Amino acid sequence: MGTNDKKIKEIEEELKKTQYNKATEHHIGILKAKLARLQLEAETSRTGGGTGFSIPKSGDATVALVGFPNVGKSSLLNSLTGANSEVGSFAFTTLKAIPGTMEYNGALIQVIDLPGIIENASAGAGRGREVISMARNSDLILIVTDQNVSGIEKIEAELYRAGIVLNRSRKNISLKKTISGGIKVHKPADVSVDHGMMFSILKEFKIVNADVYLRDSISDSDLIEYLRQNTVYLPAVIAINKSDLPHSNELDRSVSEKFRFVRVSASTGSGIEDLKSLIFTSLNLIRVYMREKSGVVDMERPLILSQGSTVRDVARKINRAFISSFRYAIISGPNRRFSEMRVGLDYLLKDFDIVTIISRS
Ligand SMILES: Nc1nc2c(ncn2[C@@H]2O[C@H](COP(=O)(O)OP(=O)(O)OP(=O)(O)O)[C@@H](O)[C@H]2O)c(=O)[nH]1
Ligand SMILES: [Mg+2]
Repeated sequence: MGTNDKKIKEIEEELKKTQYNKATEHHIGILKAKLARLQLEAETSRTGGGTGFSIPKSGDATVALVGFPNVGKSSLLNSLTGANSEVGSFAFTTLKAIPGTMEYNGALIQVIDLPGIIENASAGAGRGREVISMARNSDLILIVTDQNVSGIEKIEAELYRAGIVLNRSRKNISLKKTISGGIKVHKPADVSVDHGMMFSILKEFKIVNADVYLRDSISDSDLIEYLRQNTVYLPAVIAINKSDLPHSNELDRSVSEKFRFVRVSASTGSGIEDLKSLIFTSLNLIRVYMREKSGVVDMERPLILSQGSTVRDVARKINRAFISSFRYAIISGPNRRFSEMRVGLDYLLKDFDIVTIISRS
């Protein structure tokens, strides 16, 4: 264990022991900042990547299966996609990333089976670092547990240590370092932040002169996640596998409030359709149908886009040349109030929209 790893452990222990209250909150903020800075240093000093872990992204979105060994991740991949990942009744059957493709609602969703993670995965235990880097590059994390539903917080903590934040969104923070003048905070009146805390955290990251712009109220964690730089915010859901076996445990309330989950059985197939549906909705994809020149709409093969996509994204996806010759688009669809609308490239699309692009000939 390097000196950094030792310090990281010490701070984690101290954080666990310290009760959160008004008197300790400042101290806790500083500890968290120290921890994040040490983790960042440890991160950059490591050389990463093993073999078998460079699966190129394919399809409309990518889902990573993350969980402890032997909970049935490979079995689930096989049920969801028809892939043939090896299944074994012992831990660490899967040693590399195995991709499969799940077709759902016209979308092709890449699902990646990964080796089981163990505690300290983020520090490199097992194939932890490779697993985490695959997870980081996915669009959705599917946490898999067995019927005993244990250890979800541990998995979440391992991912968090590696800068992967689940089911929470990025706050609007930006910061420009300056040469002098101290820390200046620029924010609307209704945005709140604890200035003392903020200065201490910034100091921990060796920032003493800067303009900080805030559009949202932020907590110590929000600021630390921003300063860590390697933070990604991803949606995550839980599959509780082996539901065919007797079980007595339920998810902790704090977990079930934060994550949507389904009970499934890769063995019997029960719940698999619900899981597919949960994956699809959690990816926040929309389906857009194109009307051809002939007037025919291809209802079989929608374009799959992420929520927040515009007409420009559609044009790009079909043919880049569409953008330079674009005149306008006509939108209709079941989620529209008017039967047809003429719109420009920046127009925001909804699920089930039908799009006709009119270009200069
Ligand atoms: N009863 C029951 N057993 C299951 C189910 N899914 C998987 N198993 C069994 O659980 C064991 C582990 O399954 P795997 O799919 O290899 O688990 P894994 O999570 O990929 O394991 P690692 O690759 O080692 O991390 C095997 O013996 C499976 O047959 C299920 O839904 N019900
Ligand atoms: Mg496996």
